[in-house]
Amino acid sequence: KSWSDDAAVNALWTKLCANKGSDVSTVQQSFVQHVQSTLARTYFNIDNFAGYQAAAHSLITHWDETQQHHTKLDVKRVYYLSLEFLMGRSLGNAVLNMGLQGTFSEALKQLGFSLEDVIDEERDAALGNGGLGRLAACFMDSLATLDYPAWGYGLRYTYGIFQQKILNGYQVEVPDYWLSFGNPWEVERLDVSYSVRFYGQVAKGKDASGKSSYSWHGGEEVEAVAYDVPIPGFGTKSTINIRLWSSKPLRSCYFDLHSFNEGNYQKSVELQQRAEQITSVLYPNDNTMAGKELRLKQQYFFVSATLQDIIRRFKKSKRAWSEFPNQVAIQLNDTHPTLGIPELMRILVDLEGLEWDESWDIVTKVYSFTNHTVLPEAMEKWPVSMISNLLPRHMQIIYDINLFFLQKVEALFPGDRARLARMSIIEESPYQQVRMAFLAVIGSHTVNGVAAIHSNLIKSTIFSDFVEFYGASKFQNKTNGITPRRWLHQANPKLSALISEKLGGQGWLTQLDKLEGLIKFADDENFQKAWMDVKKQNKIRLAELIRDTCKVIINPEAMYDVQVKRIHEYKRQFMNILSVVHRYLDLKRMSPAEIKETVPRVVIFGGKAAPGYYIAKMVIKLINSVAEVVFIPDYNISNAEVIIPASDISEHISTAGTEASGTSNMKFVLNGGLIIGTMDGANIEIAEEIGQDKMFIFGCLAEQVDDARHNQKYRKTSMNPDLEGVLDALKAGRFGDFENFAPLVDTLTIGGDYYLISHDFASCTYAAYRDKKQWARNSIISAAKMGKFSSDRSIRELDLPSHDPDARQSRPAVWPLPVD
Ligand code: F55
Repeated sequence: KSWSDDAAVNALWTKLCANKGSDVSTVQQSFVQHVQSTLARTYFNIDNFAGYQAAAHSLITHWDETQQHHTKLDVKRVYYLSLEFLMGRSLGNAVLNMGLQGTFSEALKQLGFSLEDVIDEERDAALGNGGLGRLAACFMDSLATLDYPAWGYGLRYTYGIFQQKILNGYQVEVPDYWLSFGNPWEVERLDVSYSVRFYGQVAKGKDASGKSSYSWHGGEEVEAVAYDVPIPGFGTKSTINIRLWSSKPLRSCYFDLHSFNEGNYQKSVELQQRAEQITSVLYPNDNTMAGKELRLKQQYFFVSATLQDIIRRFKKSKRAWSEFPNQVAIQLNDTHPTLGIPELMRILVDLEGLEWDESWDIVTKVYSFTNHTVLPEAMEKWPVSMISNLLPRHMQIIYDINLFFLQKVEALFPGDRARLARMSIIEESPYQQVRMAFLAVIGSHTVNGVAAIHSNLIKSTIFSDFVEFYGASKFQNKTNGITPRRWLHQANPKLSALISEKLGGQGWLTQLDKLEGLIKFADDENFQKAWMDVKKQNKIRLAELIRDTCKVIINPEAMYDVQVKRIHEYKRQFMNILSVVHRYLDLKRMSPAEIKETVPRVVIFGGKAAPGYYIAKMVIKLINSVAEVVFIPDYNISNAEVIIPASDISEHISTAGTEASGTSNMKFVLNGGLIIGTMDGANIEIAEEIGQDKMFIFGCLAEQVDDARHNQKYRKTSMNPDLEGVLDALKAGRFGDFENFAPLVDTLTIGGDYYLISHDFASCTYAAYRDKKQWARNSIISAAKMGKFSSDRSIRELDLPSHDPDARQSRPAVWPLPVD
């Protein structure tokens, strides 16, 4: 029965739904109700974890108003497609974004809980590897905060990024079964599910008009079931949604009855396991491609379910297909969802009966593509044989897209066969492979890089032929950003409070440029003291975490020098640890008087290596073999929120031209840390904003890398003597058996030192910390000039369809659920 049919029913619903107070007692009522009915517990039997669950449930009681609002407005939606969302914890963030911090902490306190303890019970949602996945999470926060009619789409992996343990100095991976105690932030939508096909055959036929038609059938089918995760904006009523797909067997074949009846129980559940395997685990590689068929299955499963959902929503408005690009914009987060391009072609041509050209016009108006890397080993290429087997119709469509594209190239550059080979979606040797980045470029209206240097590099290297063909305007820069709500307000509450006090309000949290208002206090000694005092307290908070996790006591008076990020050769943690050894050897040679003059320094590392990345794992072992440094195991979003606000200085030292942007660099500076960095990624733009004099910049420039590599490779330059001294110490066994590190050291010698560690070693080691006043001043001015690096700015620049600003009504106390 439709609720609006009956006035009495209508009135009762209105009355009951209106009960959305945000006062302490309403929160408590909702909390207790969830303890009793959702958790079925009594107050004699409720621990902090149950307190966390009840608090989360009280926050997501009803939240459909944002979606109803967008439906009513009939707006164009933006869809952010990402195989990764590295969200971290939600409770603290939700309470802050909804402006309920005071209410919740008081409500819980009166009930005998502390909000901090309850927040601490939550496990990270770690459905991502690193920067790319975290960027997706920051973008969702900004999209919600800026009232975009946006949806995130992703996969609900049963196992997120592995947990890292350190045993005897080595990384050991432990599965991250994050759903083991349930997830109060997701709403299972059994009513939203689609079937997805793999393998099978393509039949060619003729339609009524005699035109060739193709149909894909057979093979195996699985079901995609939706799970919705609410994303509340900061200081707005808007709550958007990330829809994560989980794979299940088709309802009709949950269970192979025939095998069961024959007594083969094992076989009867095989189908189910095969289906569930698809979304079982996140591939743990960052910046390298795995190449496994299951990963390709994940990608197609993802885009198939997502497009079916987008199209179902579009069809509700009964518009013509030509209107699709006016209603739908799809942003591809890297090449991982690129199969969405041939899949939309298949739907339009094979299922909807549109002409090829009309379909292609729609597709290229809908998609845009973000590139995150130029590293060759990270470029996705799939064997033609694998795609032909798994997705036979898509392979035909990709060939057709390629043919029509290359015909246009041929028309513009007649007879230039080398160019055709270079630009083809199909790489011919050593065996046929599909170059996903080319497919993404050809099927999108816009391509963007993630920092100025990177966006220029993709134009002059991997996509240079495409710039010549399409013109430069298709290739744009959208420098990455970070959300200041999580990375300052939530992670560093003391600094946030100090800033708000000085600026007279929290306006800076949505207009980060306002931080510039701090500059006039940069020389004020009292403010400097308050600023450095917050840093000190954050250093003590980190010292406690390190005491608890590493059983190491560190001195908060020392300079904290931090490098936390995925372990990768191009990020050069190896160079950093070699420079630590160098300083250690120096100390050993110094007189007591000289030692007194040096600044005590605690060097802190954190980061995961891809499980199959042999050299990266060896770097971890080396770090752990050098005493006097700390390796924090299992670097993740939640400990990043403690580590970043506590750093005095942090390392962003990739070989120039390799780190597309980096985003932790932004987080550190925003929290008053200074940075040591190469002229790479967003470091360059940070230097532009805050001034080169406030950063410790060193190393080879991107345009010098080719020459430096050449000279290195042909031994025209000899190894840096300090570095040689360090390697001698390693070889002498001063940090354990040299055999443990021999292949790693070989990368510098017989390996040709591809990442130019020797070249950059001389200048990478020292940073002054003596003049405390100067340091405080630089720290304040740097943070104050970080306005550009808010993800709100990135989102605005992305030029996505936005909607009316009237939506910024004050938020109801509870989130509305998206019925859609
Ligand atoms: C994950 C899977 C594959 Cl197959 C390839 C790459 C990745 C991945 O995690 N990439 C990644 O994190 N890239 C980073 O993206 C950040 C956001 O744009 C950049 O800041 C960073 O420079 C880049 O390395």
